[in-house]
Order: sequence, then structure tokens, then C-alpha cells
Amino acid sequence: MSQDQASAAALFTPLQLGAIDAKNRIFMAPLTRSRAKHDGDVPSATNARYYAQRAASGLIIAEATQISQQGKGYAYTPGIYTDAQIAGWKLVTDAVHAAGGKIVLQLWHVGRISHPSLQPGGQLPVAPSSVAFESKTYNDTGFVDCPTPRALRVDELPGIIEDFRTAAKNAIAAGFDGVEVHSANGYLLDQFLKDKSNTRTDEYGGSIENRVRFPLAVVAAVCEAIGSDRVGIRIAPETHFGDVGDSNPAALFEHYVDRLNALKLAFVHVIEGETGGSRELGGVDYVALRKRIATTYVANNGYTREMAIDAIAAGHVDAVAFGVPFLANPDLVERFRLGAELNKPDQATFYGGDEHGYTDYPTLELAAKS
Ligand code: 8OZ
Repeated sequence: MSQDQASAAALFTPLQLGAIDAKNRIFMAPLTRSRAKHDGDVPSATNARYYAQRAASGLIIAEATQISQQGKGYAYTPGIYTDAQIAGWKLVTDAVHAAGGKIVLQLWHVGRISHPSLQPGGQLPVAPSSVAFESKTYNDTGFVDCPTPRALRVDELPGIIEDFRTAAKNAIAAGFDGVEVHSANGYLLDQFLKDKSNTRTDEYGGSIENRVRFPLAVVAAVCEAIGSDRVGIRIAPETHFGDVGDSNPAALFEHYVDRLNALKLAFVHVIEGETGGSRELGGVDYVALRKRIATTYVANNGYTREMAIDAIAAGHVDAVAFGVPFLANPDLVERFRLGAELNKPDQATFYGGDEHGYTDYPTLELAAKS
């Protein structure tokens, strides 16, 4: 074994996350691919093949999945609120488990990142506040501007919490090992957390204590539904994705993680810096944040193999979730073991389309034969 392969051992130490045992620390990050069946947003055998190809990952965090039609924000993303969707996801979890992997489902309500064409009855998307913002989404005609959303009434919040609770139970019925609540990237829960998108004057807006109230109620309900040892959360303290932002992200997320600690989650998954962008925004010290988090810390955002080895070996993070590298390299785990070169991803096939750019990226083995 080379010096380099020996140092990679840090990536291959097993890790227990609540009730989920991961065989290594190379996780697959949730990746929106918009390849659900167009009729009913149902996962298919093609989706099962894609995930099973990546089952060597310690934990697959399956793509963001809407908990209701209101929670949908893009064309062709999968749901987890109908019987057909549960049956479709069962194909995926069976294939991943047969290949020796673990898989959790990311539960998603987009809030205002949507368009009436994707909403029940063609209605306006909903959000904590009716604040104009800059973001685009895509429907079956292509990219469209997101309109100014309608502010949710207090009496609508219990229904959304119920939708999350039911979605978590559905995920377990579909064979998932657990769920990750999507509280990042400018979607509904992040919209409540951050003061640029949340201008409410009731008990769900204003102070930090008020802004965390709804997201915490969602996470608590999901924990109650399936057990907190099968629940993780994804946060993005500093992201501006979806035109969110906060005047004091460090204080907001210190408070949020302190409160999440009481729920005894299986893991907290943190996008460090700008989603898909700079890791050095300067507003949050992630090593300090990690110390406040009383459970497993899964790091994400622009990590290379070497950065992951160093961060795990230093004890700064427990596991690293890789997004785009996993998209183009079904055998990323083996490539990391060997220190091998990576396939380059093709941006044109990220969202929508068929097997091309989805299940046809070559493994090292296939590349050697051709
Ligand atoms: C890219 C395109 C559509 C959705 C996220 C769910 O950023 C997403 C997403 C990313 O969390």
C-alpha cells in the first residue's frame, strides 16, 4: 500500500449515525437530477440503477423529494406523498440494499422557490413572508422567474408539519434507512430561519427564537414519527442560494444547533460557505460550530479527496458528502481508495433527460476495458 493509500484510511473507518451504520465516511450528497417519471413524479427502475451504482458510499442521501405538491418547485422532481411514489422509491431502496448500501431520503418543501405552473390549482407558491426575491426555477417550458410568494397564515403551518410527518413515515415504508430534513439552500425552512426572507411579526418571525420555531417543529415532528436516531438535517448557514441571507448567521445557527441538540438527531449535514461556491465567506467558523453540535457532523461543499482526509483525520468532521464528484463517478469510493483520476461531469445532463449522463458514466473497470 502506498503512503497515499494509507492516509486515505481515514475515509474508510466505519461510522455509526444514530441507528444507521455507515461502512465508510464518503457520503453521497443529495443531487437534484429531475428524472422522475413525468406522470406523478414517481421514481423508476432507472433511478434505482443510478443509486445502486453508487451503493459503495457509506451513506447515500437521496435527492430532495417533495413532501406534498405544494412542496414542489421544479419539473420532474420526485415526491414521497402518493402510493405510487412510495412503490417507486421501494425499487430504489431495494436495489441499494441489495448492493450493500445505506440510503436516506431528503425531505423537501421548496416554499417560494416555485411557480404557479407547479403548484396545486395553479396557486402562488407560499413562504413565511410575501417578499419579492430574485430566483429562477424550471417547469416543462424551461427556466421561469419565481413570482413573489403568498405569506403563510399561522393556521396553515400545522398542515405542513403533518405533511413532513407523513412523508417521513412514507420514507420508512419505502425502505429508507432514515431521512434528512432539508433546512438549507433557501427552501421553506431556510426561508423561515433567515431574516431577509422572514419579515413576519408573529411568533414565527422577528427574534432568532421566533424564526427557528417552525423549522424546529418540523424536525421534532419527523423525529416523533420515525425516531430521532433515523433523522438528520441539512443546513447552509451562509448560503444565499434562492436569494436568502441573514444579518447574523453565526448567532442564528449557534442557537439553531443548540436547540437541535435537544432532539438527538443522527447527524447534522452542513454546507460550509456558499452552496457550490466559496468556502471562505467569513461569517461562520465551522470548526467552532462543529464543537457545538452534539451529534455526527457531515461536511459538504467543494471538498476534494485530500481535504476530506485532512478534515476527518484532524477530527474536524466525521464524514464528507460529495455531490458533483459522485454524479460523474459511480465508483467514486474506489477511485478515492486508489487515488485515481475522476471523470469530468457534463453540466448539460445534470437536470432532466434520460440515462445519458445519469447511469452511463464509466467506472475505472469499464474505462480500462475500452
Ligand atoms: C439545484 C437545482 C434544483 C434543486 C438544493 C434541492 O440546492 C436543491 C437543488 C439544487 O438543495
